[in-house]
Amino acid sequence: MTRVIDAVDVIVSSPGRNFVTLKITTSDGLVGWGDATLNGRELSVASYLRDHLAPALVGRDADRIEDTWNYFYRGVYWRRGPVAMASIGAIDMALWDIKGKAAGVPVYQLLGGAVRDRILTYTHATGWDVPELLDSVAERRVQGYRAVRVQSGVPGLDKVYGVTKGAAVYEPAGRGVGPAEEVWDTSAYLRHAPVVLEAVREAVGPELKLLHDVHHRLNPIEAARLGKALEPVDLFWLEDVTPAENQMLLRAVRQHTTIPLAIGEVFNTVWDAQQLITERLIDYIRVAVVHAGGISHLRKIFALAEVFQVKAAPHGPSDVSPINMSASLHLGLSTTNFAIQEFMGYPAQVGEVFHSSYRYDDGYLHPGDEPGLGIEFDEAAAARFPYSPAYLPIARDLDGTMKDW
Ligand code: GCO
Ligand code: MG
Repeated sequence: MTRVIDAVDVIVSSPGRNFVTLKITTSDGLVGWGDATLNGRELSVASYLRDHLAPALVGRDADRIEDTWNYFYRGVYWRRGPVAMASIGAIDMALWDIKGKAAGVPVYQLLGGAVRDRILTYTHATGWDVPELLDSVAERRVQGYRAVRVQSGVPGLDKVYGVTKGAAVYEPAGRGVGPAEEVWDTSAYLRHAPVVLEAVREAVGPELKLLHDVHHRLNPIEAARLGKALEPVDLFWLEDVTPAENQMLLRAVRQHTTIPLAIGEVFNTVWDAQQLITERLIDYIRVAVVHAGGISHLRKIFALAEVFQVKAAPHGPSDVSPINMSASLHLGLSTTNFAIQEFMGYPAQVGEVFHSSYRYDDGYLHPGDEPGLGIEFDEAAAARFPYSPAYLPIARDLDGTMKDW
């Protein structure tokens, strides 16, 4: 019997932050869920799905996941880019969810079964200054984390990526219409970051894995300098040292430092990542399930990476929903070269809308053993949290010139 796609619904909700959720219903009554969230551009993905892909999806065979992927990728002249790929990513996730539910097995079983018992995870520690940051790291250790990303303020700057002043939880997107502005000072950052990271390593000892995100702010020679300066800190990785466009320039960074590099959270396809992987200009590929075309396409990216001894370490901020997180964990359990999963955590209201079966224990995550992805989305609860616009900030240099945020 062919399992036909009967209905496609797109739900934009805001339980603490905005999410776009795709619901696919089949002729035999199965429901699959996909995450289509693109931070600050939510409605464009919702429209792409609702207005352009959904009409062509209704009536298709729900079991033909790979064919459907190609139908919306190769079958579309204007392809690639975050909006199109997040839409395909959501469809792909929802179809894997349906296939798992139809078979009565968790998706990781369909991907080849578990290659590990649990997935190492890292979370974020933030502090405006070193004492605050050390408190935050200590709190994460009490929660059991074995790997922590550390970000701090920079003297002379008011706002810095990854940190808030005071006790507020960091959330990059700010409510309101249009982006907030930040001022950035590369010299101050380059002077300050090594001092902070050395102080953290000194305080925590050798074992805790420490990570740091530069968030696309440096040019290659600045990145090389920072990498060299941080070698004694023994970072697990240094992330997004340069903007991702000029990939061959990463060769210069590699010539100067052996610091492990992680890149790729803004990539949408294997073709965005192929030079970095095949020239081995990175150690970790950071693509998110939703933003790079779903489980089917991430498997291909990770397979290419495996050949070149590059490890998978998907993006897991608060702006990918628990559906994406779950899909990432099913991949994590079944992918040999999967290294670590970022887990930033969610606002409390997220739990009212997304019921997830993945679990955290002692620094590790597991997707759980529910059929499919193991996430149920409560539409009635979601209706209580209507969308309201939110945008990522922008950054300017001290003289007012636009900078990569
Ligand atoms: C990370 C990321 C995020 C991004 C955010 C943008 O490594 O977790 O850099 O914090 O800034 O996902 O929407
Ligand atoms: Mg990042």
